Amino acid sequence: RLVLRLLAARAEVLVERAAEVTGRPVVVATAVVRDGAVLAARRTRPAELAGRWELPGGRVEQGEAEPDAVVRELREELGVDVRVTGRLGTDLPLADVLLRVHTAELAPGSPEPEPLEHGALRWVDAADVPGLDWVPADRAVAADLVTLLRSG
Ligand code: 9L3
Ligand code: MG
Repeated sequence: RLVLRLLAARAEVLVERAAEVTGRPVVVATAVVRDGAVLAARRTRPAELAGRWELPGGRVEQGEAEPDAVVRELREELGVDVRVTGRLGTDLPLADVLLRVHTAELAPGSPEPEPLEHGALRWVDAADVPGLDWVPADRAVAADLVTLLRSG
């Protein structure tokens, strides 16, 4: 079992390297889950995405571990402290980046999320996930999101 776990960890590292080798920067998106709902954020830019909802996140910096990028981005965008709990769905190749979705929960004592860089925030439950006007990339993980919310 230990061997399997080590192999799984190794495989994860290789997948992350692969993204670097393909030359595409990784953008992390985050499903922050609480009480059976996920936190959706309304984008204000660029024009073609403005008004549509996303899982918050952003670019991973050079040499930065992805979970650290999740924590940093959510602190910057929402003013919260999160704990990363896992991954959701498969990597999504966008035009010039690779989008990877992580799952997280608010850390105990975290401030409530505030839309510091978004137009609005909303907790969305499983029933409302399919009907939300997601940005195209995030639409691809909607089914996985519903499964995640129903399983918790
Ligand atoms: N993006 C798509 N879905 C998301 C996030 C966080 C980001 N859930 C795309 C939009 C931009 C690029 O990734 O093309 C960089 O994101 P940001 O730095 O504008 O948030
Ligand atoms: Mg962002």
